[in-house]
Amino acid sequence: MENQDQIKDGWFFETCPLWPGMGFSLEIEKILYHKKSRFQHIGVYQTRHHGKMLALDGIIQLTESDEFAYQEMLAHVPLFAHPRPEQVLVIGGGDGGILREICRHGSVKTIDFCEIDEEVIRVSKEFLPSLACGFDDPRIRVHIGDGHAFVLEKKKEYDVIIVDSSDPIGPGDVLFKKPFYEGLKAALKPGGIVATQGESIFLHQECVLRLAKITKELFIKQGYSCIMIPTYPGGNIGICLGSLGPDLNKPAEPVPDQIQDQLKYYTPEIHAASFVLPHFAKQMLARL
Ligand code: SPD
Repeated sequence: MENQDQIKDGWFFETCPLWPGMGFSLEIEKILYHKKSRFQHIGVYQTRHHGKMLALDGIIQLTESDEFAYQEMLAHVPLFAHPRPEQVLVIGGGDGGILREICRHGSVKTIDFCEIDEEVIRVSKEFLPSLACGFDDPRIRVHIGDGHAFVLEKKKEYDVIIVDSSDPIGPGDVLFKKPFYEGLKAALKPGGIVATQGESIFLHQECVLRLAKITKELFIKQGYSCIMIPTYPGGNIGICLGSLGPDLNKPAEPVPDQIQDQLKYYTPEIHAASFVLPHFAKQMLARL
């Protein structure tokens, strides 16, 4: 999808067949980058009120004003639920925000990072340094390639795997299917945890149900954690989690002050509360 048409009279318009009949707009001051890579259209915009914004194929991936909510939760919920995460794998998230959050954990020794589109990394390093600073840590090993293929090569290597995908349309689609989750499970060490971008409980119920069913079949424990974030569709997004041992809905150990002091969204209370779902969602997932 070419997104030139989505900019009109100084406004960026996001629409997508995955949330039909609905649109979201941000006022923009300047197009900073606007080009197609081998895989997708990449756009970086200076918005008037929400800092810089990254869009892939016309879909908002982040704004500087609220990205912390998503990156902190997708990283810290699985990492704090695990008693001692040392080896971590991240699939997708070429902006570097998830890496930035993982690097706050002193127990983590290595971070394998696999991203299909090298251009997203390059553009983020140029325009989004507050996220791409995540790449500066020496524990990170960057692999450019297909995340699914990368996972299939790995057996019992990781304590935590985080999948920071775009939506199930375009290059991210394969990351929402059962064979990928089977690969994730095989790549985890005993007691490992997987956390994947889990879409909105309001807008993508078929997708949330499918991921919940897959994780229920494959993992010992399974959960869905909900995040408030104004610039994602419907103002919310979820994390789909599977565990080969640890409880998912609370930190395994007290959260160190030295990490808590750096965060803006995550707290142990938010961690637990994010698994408490509205009645319709609880009923929907209980029927599985
Ligand atoms: N509907 C947009 C979902 C985007 C999820 N990935 C964002 C990447 C930020 N690191």
